[in-house]
Amino acid sequence: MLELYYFPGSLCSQKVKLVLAEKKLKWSDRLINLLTFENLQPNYIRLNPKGVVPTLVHDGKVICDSAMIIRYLDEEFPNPSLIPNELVLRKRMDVWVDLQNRFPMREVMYGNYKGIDGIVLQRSVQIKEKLIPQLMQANPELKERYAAKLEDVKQWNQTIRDSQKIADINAQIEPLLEQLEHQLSQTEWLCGETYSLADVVWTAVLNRLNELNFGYLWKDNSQSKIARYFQCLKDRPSFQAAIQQDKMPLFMITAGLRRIFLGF
Ligand SMILES: N[C@@H](CCC(=O)N[C@@H](CS)C(=O)NCC(=O)O)C(=O)O
Repeated sequence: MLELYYFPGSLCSQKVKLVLAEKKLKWSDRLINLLTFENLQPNYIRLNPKGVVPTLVHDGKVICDSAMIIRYLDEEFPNPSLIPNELVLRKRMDVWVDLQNRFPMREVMYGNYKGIDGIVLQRSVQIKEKLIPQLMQANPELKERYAAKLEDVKQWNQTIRDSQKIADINAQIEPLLEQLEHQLSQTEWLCGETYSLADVVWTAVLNRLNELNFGYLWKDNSQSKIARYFQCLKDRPSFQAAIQQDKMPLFMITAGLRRIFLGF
């Protein structure tokens, strides 16, 4: 039995959903509403110490962190395998997954969404900063986990309020995509001739960059290998299942807006 704790639209959850779809696995959804801070509640912090989505529970075994989860799924359900056989290609896959993981996509998202989405996201981080100390006081046995979360949230809040920092982070996107472009001028997929976990994580990232209007970085160039690659990723049935159909139910939106703007 596979259960996925996730928030619709969350980038890290989409990576896991892509793998589940590629492998045609059946799973049960456990929705966690980040907009009502369900991820900060003691029960969830006990499951996932960092209070983030996604979390996978497989026959009672808990696996946190999308990069760990996608590898775990590939080991447990190796058909079709999304990890190359050749050692050198496996190493290359790790490099592409790590490169993506180290890139501050969270700050790119929270710093660049405009309009109501931007306001909701930025307010949500401010509310977290006030809420965590209260939860920490009410749940002393989880003090260390909450303290670590609070440190992270403070940093996060500072960064997204600092337009220069966001501009500096945004300036790193183009060089990152140049590396991708270079790789794709040599191979069809990131790790050679077959689709791998590296392509999974970059599917979610390219899609998010496109949503945030960074798509011009590849769309404006008719020779762009990324444009061709992104189209191939979007043509896969997993993209439909994991990303296009990944819509937040209305009840989560209304509960989130009420919590963020009215405080209950
Ligand atoms: N390294 C983690 C990061 C997970 C993460 O940051 N998830 C975001 C959603 S994409 C989240 O839960 N944010 C809520 C929060 O940090 O309070 C992973 O890859 O699973």
